[in-house]
Amino acid sequence: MAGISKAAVAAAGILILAALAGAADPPAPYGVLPSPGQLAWHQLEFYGFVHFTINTFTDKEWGYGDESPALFDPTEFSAEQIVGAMADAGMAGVILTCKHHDGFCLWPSRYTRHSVAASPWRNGKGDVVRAFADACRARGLRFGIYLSPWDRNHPEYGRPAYVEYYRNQLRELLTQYGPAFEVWFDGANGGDGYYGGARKRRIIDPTTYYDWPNTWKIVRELAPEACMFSDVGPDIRWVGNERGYAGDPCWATYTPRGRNGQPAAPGQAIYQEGENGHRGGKYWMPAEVDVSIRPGWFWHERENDKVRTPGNLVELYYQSVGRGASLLLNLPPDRRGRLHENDVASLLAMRRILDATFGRDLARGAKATASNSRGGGEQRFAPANALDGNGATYWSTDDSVTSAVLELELAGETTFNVISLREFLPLGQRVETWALERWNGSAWIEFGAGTAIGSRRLWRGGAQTAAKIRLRVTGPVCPAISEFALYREPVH
Ligand code: FUL
Ligand code: CA
Repeated sequence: MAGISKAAVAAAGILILAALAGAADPPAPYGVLPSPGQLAWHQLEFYGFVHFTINTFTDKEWGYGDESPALFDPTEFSAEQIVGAMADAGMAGVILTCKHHDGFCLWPSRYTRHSVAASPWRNGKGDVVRAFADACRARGLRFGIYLSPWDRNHPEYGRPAYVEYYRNQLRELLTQYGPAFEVWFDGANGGDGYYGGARKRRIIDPTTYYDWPNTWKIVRELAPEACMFSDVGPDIRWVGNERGYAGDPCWATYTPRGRNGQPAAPGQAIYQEGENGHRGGKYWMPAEVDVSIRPGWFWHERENDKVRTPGNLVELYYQSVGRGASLLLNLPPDRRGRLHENDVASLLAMRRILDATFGRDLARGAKATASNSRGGGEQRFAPANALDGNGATYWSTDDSVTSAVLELELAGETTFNVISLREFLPLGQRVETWALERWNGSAWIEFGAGTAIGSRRLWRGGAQTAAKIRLRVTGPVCPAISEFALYREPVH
């Protein structure tokens, strides 16, 4: 036994025992991994954005900051109607613009008079943030906050006193309105504005002015459950466009880069790289796709007939959720303080299409076999785990097998045009490439292929009919596939 340590002997003994007992270990995690908060966020997939403020009444997208609070006066405000439509549409949460760039606060902030408290709405006793937080709780939706770092109303904007003000408001929102699932930090920062009457152009250094590490710390302390969004995360990254799509592929891993050799910061990032992310990026920082159901983020009468169609919304869903990103769909309330009928109609029609598609998994009950199954077919890693509708179970292979095939024998000839794939994320993003094939009676015919799976990958194409289909995956390490599902989208 000379030269072999006691520890090595003990380790070998454990391996032999494990082999005898037939208990293989789960695969070692690969690369950077999601935090528990990010894992919970990945499950939301689809949630709503609400842009509502003085702009709704002035017909603007960016208020200058000199607007009178007297302008804010919705006639039939109903957070229940707005949140209700979003809940009916299957959204998992709502993010509200508590303060947009013009600085008007939708809650009675104790740090400014420029808020709903100075408006005629409900005699200055109203609180839009409270109403949304309550309506979300009532419908079982998460509530999130958007608090614009840029404030074109505040006299101290550009100086240290404003950053203190901004942080105070962040604390106010995070302590008075219940848990937040997401805090949204906009990258639009600095420029001309009212600034308490100065009417000036104030340029800030986005890499230093907000001292982001310490501002983010406030959120971590007061809302540890929240994921923070910005051009550079730290938890969720901007996808880099507002047109409703993630790149293909869209890796969950990312290394934000600053422009012109500067450090990366919100408003100071090569945000275009957010579309695809980076394979092997330094951080787990999945993408969020923010897009409006109308051309503008705020409601404008002239855009009532420019609401996206249900078919277009479904497309956005495939291009965002279907590429492992989330879909943050904006629905702007009108001057009544309600969602316009056209927006609601489109949104609910989109839901009906998604329900009709995803209501029945045609792979459920299929017989699953694989070219390799970890631990010699141990149930814990068996192919059937990809068909059970349970995100916590997965099919995996032995460590040495990094190219593998998962085959489904369906109940009979089955027609489908959508396939959903998911990786088991606690073990990281593992799969590099994938391909889908159907058996035509004598040969395997490829009908879809791509790079990256991650949280979710939806393939959608022309109708395929087969009794047997298979998934081929390849990566630097063995795969861990938690879902292989099959759907048929109705004609719409
Ligand atoms: C942008 C803002 O400037 C828009 O007004 C809007 O809030 C959008 C979601 O983010 O950066
Ligand atoms: Ca599963």
